[in-house]
Amino acid sequence: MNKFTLYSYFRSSTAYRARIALNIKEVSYQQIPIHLLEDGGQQHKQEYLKLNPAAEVPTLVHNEKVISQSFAIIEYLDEIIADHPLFPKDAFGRAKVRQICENINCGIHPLTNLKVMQYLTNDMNSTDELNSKWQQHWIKKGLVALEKILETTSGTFAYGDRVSCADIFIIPQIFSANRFGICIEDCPHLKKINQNCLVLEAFKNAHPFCQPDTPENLRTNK
Ligand SMILES: N[C@@H](CCC(=O)N[C@@H](CS)C(=O)NCC(=O)O)C(=O)O
Repeated sequence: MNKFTLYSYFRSSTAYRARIALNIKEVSYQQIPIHLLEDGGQQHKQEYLKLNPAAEVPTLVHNEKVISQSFAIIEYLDEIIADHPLFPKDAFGRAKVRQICENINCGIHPLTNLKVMQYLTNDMNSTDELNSKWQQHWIKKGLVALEKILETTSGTFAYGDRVSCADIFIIPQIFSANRFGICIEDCPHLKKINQNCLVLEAFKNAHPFCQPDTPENLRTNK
């Protein structure tokens, strides 16, 4: 029997990636919420650190096999479930999809992660205003680069006309960008990809506002 459990936080963009991939692969899974702010951050609890020593979500447990890092989780799912492949067949296509993912995974997300923002506030005496400037700077810079790449790779989706891993990274990043007040109106490719993905069930059901741990005031029916 296959049992999948995802340790997740509704608003985490990296957990959002994992949820989209699980949905595309049509895997039914249980979610265990890890609240990143309550109780000083449940990701820091001893019990959870045994699963994920980096104190981050997501963590996937598949029949007692524990995997963290969203990219590793997504590639694992893609390797064990052949249907709905998340990467193109050719080496160049796969490299381009990974290039897009890494632009987000390494070039945007870590610079704006909760622990970085908390360090800026608590140890570097930064203010909310400076923090917001910091987040906006790195997200905008990253999205401008991404838009340029997508000019040459996108069709209906980020890489041609099939959903790929690149879309799984892009949609949560756009959600975070919106959350921090960044609008993608000037990025026609990102805008198009966002519109085309958000109507798909796999993306709709993974949305932060319809998860088991979504607070009532943010909850929507997809
Ligand atoms: N590279 C990791 C990053 C995971 C990550 O940093 N997740 C964030 C939420 S989006 C987190 O758990 N942060 C906890 C913290 O900063 O304390 C991945 O892709 O899974």
